[in-house]
Amino acid sequence: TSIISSHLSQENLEAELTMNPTASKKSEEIANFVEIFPILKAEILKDLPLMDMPKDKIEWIDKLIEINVAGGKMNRGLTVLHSLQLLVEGRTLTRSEIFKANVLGWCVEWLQAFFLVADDIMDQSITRRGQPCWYRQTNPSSSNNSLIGNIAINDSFILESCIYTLIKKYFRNEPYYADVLDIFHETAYQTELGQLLDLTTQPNRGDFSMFTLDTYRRIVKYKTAYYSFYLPVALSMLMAGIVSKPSFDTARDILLPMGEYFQIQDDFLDCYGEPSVIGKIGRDIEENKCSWLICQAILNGTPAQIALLKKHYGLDSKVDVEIVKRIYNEIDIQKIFRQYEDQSYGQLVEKIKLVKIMPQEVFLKLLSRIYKREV
Ligand code: DMA
Ligand code: MG
Ligand code: MG
Ligand code: MG
Repeated sequence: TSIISSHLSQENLEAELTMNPTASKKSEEIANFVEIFPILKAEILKDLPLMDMPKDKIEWIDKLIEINVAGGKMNRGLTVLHSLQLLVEGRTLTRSEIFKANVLGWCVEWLQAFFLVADDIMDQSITRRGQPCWYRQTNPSSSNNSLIGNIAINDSFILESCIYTLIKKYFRNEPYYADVLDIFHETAYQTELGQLLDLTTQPNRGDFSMFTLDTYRRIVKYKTAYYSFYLPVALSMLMAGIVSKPSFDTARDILLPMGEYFQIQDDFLDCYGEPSVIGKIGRDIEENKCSWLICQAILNGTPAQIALLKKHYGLDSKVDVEIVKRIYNEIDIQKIFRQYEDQSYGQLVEKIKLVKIMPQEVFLKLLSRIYKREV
């Protein structure tokens, strides 16, 4: 698969192992994580013949999982094990603990796949991870090359259901089974509320009254921060046997602002990122999204610039998008973003330094992995 070839070619792995001990630990971790994906996929697929599913439908689900779950950056998935390692402070994890943390990590990747398949339909996106979005791929069951289209809506539900199948298979007998189920349900709901907030700020083109930082923060906390940052760390805390509410409150208090910072980067990259690097083509301007960039443009632009933005923002036309980008450049949004990025990083580090209830490293490591990211 693509992730195995990109992260794990035998040559690369060996070169890294001999050259750099930190890199070797890192590539070993990625290797461990990537290795169990085919096992989990096989677990899902093996139930399907027993449910009387025809061969071509099993192949459909195989491809659905392969394309949408694998092949991402896997940051969220890897976080569960990283964070668990830091939480047990020095104790060596057993093979079974490592495996279980990685299963939960893949469940987070599955949840993300579920959201992205649906998000790309709702955002009318074109590419994801360097290939056509799932709903724009050719329907393997059609003889006339029609697209998967609306079937992708149901496919997103199937991806969600896999999470609970996997959790049941591997965690049914764990004392924290119910808590894991609860947190996946709760996080899915939070993300769905976030998507509602995101999608309902979109329709009134030319009306900027909703594009405020308060509205923005609420959207991204719900649509991104809970599932991308709080969920993987909270899962590792459940595995570590942490039950105290203040610990989870502390984690949330740091991880939600970190998630906000991450989504602001996503919005920045939507406009200024390199599609071949980020694997997707930005559409926030065309889609009239309440993006951090338009909120900042409204805060920093002159009345004339804002009037022009009102005229051209939210139109699905190259010319209008170019005008919006030109005004962004006049306002020097890139500079405002760089300043925000440094300030936000500094604030997060300050906040983390006050944490006493759990290892600060859990948060610092996560932050260092996203600071100044280009992908
Ligand atoms: C991301 O929002 C949120 C979810 C729940 C997928 P987005 O539409 O900005 O994401 P992307 O830029 O990856 O389409
Ligand atoms: Mg999107
Ligand atoms: Mg979206
Ligand atoms: Mg985006």
